[in-house]
Amino acid sequence: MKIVVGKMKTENLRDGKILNINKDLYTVISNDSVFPCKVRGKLKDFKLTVGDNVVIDTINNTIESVKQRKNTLIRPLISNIDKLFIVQSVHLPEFSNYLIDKFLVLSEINNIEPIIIITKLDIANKIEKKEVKENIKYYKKIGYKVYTNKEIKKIRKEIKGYTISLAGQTGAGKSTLLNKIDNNLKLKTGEVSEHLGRGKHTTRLVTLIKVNGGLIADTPGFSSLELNTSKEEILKGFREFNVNCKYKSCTHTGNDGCEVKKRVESGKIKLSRYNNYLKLIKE
Ligand SMILES: Nc1nc2c(ncn2[C@@H]2O[C@H](COP(=O)(O)OP(=O)(O)O)[C@@H](O)[C@H]2O)c(=O)[nH]1
Ligand SMILES: [Mg+2]
Ligand SMILES: [Zn+2]
Repeated sequence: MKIVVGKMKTENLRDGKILNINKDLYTVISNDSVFPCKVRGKLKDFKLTVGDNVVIDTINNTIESVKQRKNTLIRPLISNIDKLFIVQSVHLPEFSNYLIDKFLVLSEINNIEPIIIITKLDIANKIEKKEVKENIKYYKKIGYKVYTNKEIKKIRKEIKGYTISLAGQTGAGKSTLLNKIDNNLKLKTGEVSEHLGRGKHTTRLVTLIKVNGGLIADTPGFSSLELNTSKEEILKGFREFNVNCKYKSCTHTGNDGCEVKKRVESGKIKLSRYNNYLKLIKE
């Protein structure tokens, strides 16, 4: 997909990454410098996205070519994500392992490393705490990284050199988390504007920001995410279902003696995970 337009004096050309797009103005970061760029020629017909790795001409401030993408997420539109921080609160908004499982599927099918970050444990009641702790234990058991938003040092270590997107409901604590990671950011928090803006055409600009040697998109969304994908793809998000089932290409939904169903019954596979899987393949 590498598109190269025209011939350039190579000394002016530099690798960069699109941080944000505002109409026909593209902000590109290259070696810590930021260039406001326009797009030239043939590339104009190509829909560039935030996160695109591009080559820019630093004399004319133009984007000359775009590199092959690793992945592209939609709503918000963003490419080349290495890690997804799945931010899930315990209380207000209430805990949902369904949303977590959905984001795990999204991550696995797009070759993104998911990292689950739990917020608002401080305001959870006993019952909520118990449920969340069971979930954390299970997600860790099947090999995922889980942190609470108190574990800032550990979260900081996940950032350097990576392009990261946040996912989670409005109010989950995404912006608050970023502000904790980097005190200078001072992002707005506590907004419920999503409710007010619903139905209206509020343009939400996706922007990658420099944080701790990495780039992070404080995206307002993915919570209304729809997974238009096959059962096989959805199964990728349920790694512990990858067991020797006696049925070939089993979807683990109804067969007698299906190994996954057996494990659900014996409690080895968490029932909520199985139910979330059934719900996702139905959608
Ligand atoms: N008690 C408590 N409140 C939090 C925590 N994290 C975020 N909040 C609050 O939850 C509200 C929504 O947070 P915000 O970061 O704006 O959520 P976002 O929509 O995901 O960006 C704000 O009022 C925050 O102060 C937390 O860990 N504990
Ligand atoms: Mg926010
Ligand atoms: Zn099966």
